[in-house]
Amino acid sequence: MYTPKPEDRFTFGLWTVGNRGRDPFGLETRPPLDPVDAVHMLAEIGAWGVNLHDNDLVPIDATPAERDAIVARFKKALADTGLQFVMGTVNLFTDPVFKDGAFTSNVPEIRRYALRKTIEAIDLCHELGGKIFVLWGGREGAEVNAARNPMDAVKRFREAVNYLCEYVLEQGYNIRFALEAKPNEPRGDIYFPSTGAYLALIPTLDHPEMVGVNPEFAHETMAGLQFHHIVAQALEMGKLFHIDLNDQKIGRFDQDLRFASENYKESFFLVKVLEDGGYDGPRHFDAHAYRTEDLEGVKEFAKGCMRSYLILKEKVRQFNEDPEIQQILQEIRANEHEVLTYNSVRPDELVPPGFERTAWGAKGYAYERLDQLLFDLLMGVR
Ligand code: GCO
Ligand code: MN
Ligand code: MN
Repeated sequence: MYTPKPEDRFTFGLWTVGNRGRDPFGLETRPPLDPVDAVHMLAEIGAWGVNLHDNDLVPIDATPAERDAIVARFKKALADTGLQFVMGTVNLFTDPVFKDGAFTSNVPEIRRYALRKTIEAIDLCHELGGKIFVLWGGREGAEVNAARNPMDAVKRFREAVNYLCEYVLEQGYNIRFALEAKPNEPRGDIYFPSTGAYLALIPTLDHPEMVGVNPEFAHETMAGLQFHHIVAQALEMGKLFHIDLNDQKIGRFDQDLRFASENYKESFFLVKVLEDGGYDGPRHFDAHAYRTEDLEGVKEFAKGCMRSYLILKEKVRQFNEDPEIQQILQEIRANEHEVLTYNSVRPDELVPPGFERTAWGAKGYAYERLDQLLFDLLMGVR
């Protein structure tokens, strides 16, 4: 029952299972994981797909011939295992050239180089069969705010996304973009700090239909926001093109913990939004194993992400079928939705005859009972 199947659409980035446990204070605790070995491992544990940054596979200084050989070897691993390639992205943060931003850099040549690098990463994504391209502007931010007008940052970022959309259209690629927000880290502050900022940017683009969002559990939680609310908004707006699942304690550095390892209840509501809301995109785990783990531990971590998702999916089913919970929801009319338009109900018809303002104010909503029932259900005593 909790064994992952291809239709669950679970994916991992090469950088997630390949994470070597380095942190700002300590060295790597794990050896490098060859991308081909990562593909075999992911297929073995039941993942559906794999994602990558350009430089997770092809070193930044590879020659064209080296690049082609590396890509061919990777494609063979995909073909041998049946693992899907799902999402591509670009590393615009590791190389020192991007230390003060890529698309938002003050230096025009660096902005051009960032676009060129991204275009090559888009070509790679297309070549591998990927249809989603994530843009995470890790270095698009500031510590010294005197150095850049933040309005220029917005304009430059918009121009870059417009440019990339034109490229995809001209090539005839079947690729859509998903913008990923983060409040800080590695920059002191990052522009477009939350998914809501990107949802507001998208309608100002030249090709808004090609661009959606890639919200990440850890990033919104770092900012003290409730993740599943923003995911619900993106889904409702038709803009949830991709999602980064992991976990995080509030107010900390980006922890990228195993999915559902910290916030059981919020993870439940997230899975509920995705499953009840009909999200049919990939479930990508952008997380990594604790620094204490060896390769066996990395496997446990990856299996755990998928298993926890499936357990919570089963809890969602139980919640939706629980007679007592559903009875309360019916009594509070939680699932009723009347489409109210100005023409269908005129202002003087809004309040129906017999509406009891004081009675509604005095009525108990049974939310204590409802929330306790959810706790019992999640803890397995129901
Ligand atoms: C992070 C980000 C990245 C991005 C990835 C995709 O905080 O490191 O979440 O993992 O998701 O770079 O572009
Ligand atoms: Mn991410
Ligand atoms: Mn992250």
